[in-house]
Amino acid sequence: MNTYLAVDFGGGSGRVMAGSICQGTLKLEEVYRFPNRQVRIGNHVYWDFLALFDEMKNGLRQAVRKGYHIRSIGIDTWGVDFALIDKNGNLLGNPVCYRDSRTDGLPEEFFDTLETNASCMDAKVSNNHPGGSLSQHYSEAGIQVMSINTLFQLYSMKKSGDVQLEVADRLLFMPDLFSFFLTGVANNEYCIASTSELLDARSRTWNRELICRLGVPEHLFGDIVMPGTVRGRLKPEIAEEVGLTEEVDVIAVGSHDTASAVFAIPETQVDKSRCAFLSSGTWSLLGVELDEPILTEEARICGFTNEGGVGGKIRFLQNITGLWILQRLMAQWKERGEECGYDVLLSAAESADISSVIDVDDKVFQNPADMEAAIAGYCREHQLPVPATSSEYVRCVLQSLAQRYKRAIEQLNRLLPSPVEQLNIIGGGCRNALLNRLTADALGIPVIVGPVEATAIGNILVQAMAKGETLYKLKIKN
Ligand code: LFR
Repeated sequence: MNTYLAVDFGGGSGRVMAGSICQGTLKLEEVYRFPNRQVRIGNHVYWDFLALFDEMKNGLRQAVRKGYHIRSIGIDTWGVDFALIDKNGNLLGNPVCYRDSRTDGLPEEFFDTLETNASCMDAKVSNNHPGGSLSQHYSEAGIQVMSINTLFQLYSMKKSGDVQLEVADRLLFMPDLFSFFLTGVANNEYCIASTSELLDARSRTWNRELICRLGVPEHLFGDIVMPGTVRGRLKPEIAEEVGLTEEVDVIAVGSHDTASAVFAIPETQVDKSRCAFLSSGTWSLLGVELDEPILTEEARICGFTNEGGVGGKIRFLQNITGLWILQRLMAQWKERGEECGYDVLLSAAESADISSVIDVDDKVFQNPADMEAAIAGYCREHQLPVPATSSEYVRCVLQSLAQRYKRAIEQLNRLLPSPVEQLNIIGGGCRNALLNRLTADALGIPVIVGPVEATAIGNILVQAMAKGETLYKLKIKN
C-alpha cells in the first residue's frame, strides 16, 4: 500500500500523519505527535527548530517501524515565518515566531517611508497612485497588511542591523527549511511564499521592486516551485538514521497549512464559487477560492487577502483571530489548576447568559500575558458586561467569533458576483459544535462541517497526485 507522510507543524503541536491509499480509499493515521513550543529567550520568541527537526525524524522512524511503504513526505506549517541560511547551507539563526513583538507598529512606518523614498520604483512612484502607497502595494501583493507578515519581519531585521542579512544566501520559509535539511535542495514553495506579502499576486513571482525598496538582498529569494513539485530525495544519511531502505521524495505540497486544508474540501451540490470555507483552528480563515485575485480598493479596505493556493488558485479570505483566544484562556485556567475539560466547558457555555460581543481582531488579544484580563478590560472599556465565570468567557468568545464570521460573509457578498450560499467549516475547530451552531444561526445559510483533518488530507492528496495516483472519486476515511 502506498503511503504518504504529512508533517504538519501547528500552533501547539507537530504531527506526522500517514495517508495510505488502498482501493480508492484514503486511510489516515496519526503516527506521531510532539509539542511545538515557542521559546522566549533574550528579547524574542523563537521556533525551537532543532528540537522540531529531531522530533520530525522520530516521527519518520515511527512510520518506518509501523511498516508503511513510504513513497514521499510533504511538510506544511503556518505562514509568514522563515529562517536564513548561508552559502554553505548553515542555519544562521533560530527562526523568530510571528507572535514576537519585533514588528509591532512597523507596517505604518514602512509605508510612510515608501511615500517619501521612491528610489527603486521611479517608473511608478507610489505617491502618484490614487490611493497612495498602501493601495498601490495592495494592487500588486493583494495581501492584507498584517504586522506579522514576512515583509515586516525582514524590515525589522533590516532596521536593527541584523548581521544575518549581510551573510545570508537564501531565505527559506519554515516548510522550505525543513525540506532543505531533509534533501539539501533550497527552494520556495508558492503557497507559503504568498504569505510573505512579497509576491506579485497576479504573476505569482517575487515582487522585485518591493524587495529592492525593502533593501534586503535580492538573492535571498529563490526559485518558486508549485505544489506537486518534487523538491528532492531524502538524504541518504537521514534515510539511514530513520531506518528507511527505499528511496523517498520530499514533495512541495500546499505547504502553507491553510492551502493544504482548503485543497481537501470536498465538492458539494453547491457550485464552488458560491461556497465559502472557514478553516477553523488557532486562526479562522474565511473566504472563497478564485481563479484570479481581487485587488480592488474595496477588497483592501475590507481586509481581504489573496493567498496562493494549490493548482494556481487564489484563496480570497480574511484572517480572523480564531480559537487562539479560547486556547489561551484554557491554558491560563490550566496553569491556575482550574481546568475542566473542553467538552464540559462547551456544554456549560451552551446555557451561559452573557450578551457581550468583543472584536476578536483587536490588538489587545494578539498575545496578552493574561487573556482573561484582556477580555475583561475590553468589555469594561466598551461598556459591555464583563464575563463572571469561565463558561461566560467561553460563550462571549464563541458568539463574538460567530458575529465576526457574519461580517466577513456580508463583505464577501459585496465583493463577489454572486452571494455565498453555503459555508464549509474545516479543520480541528470544526469539532466545536457550539461554535458551529452559533455560526449557522448568525449566518442563516447552510453550514457543513468537516473534514477535521483537512490540512493533513490536503497535504497527502498533493503528494499522491504528484506520484500519479488517480484521485477521482477517492473516499476518505477520517
Ligand atoms: C493558520 C495560518 C494562517 C496565517 C497564520 C499565521 O495556521 O497559517 O493562514 O495567517 O497562520 O501564519
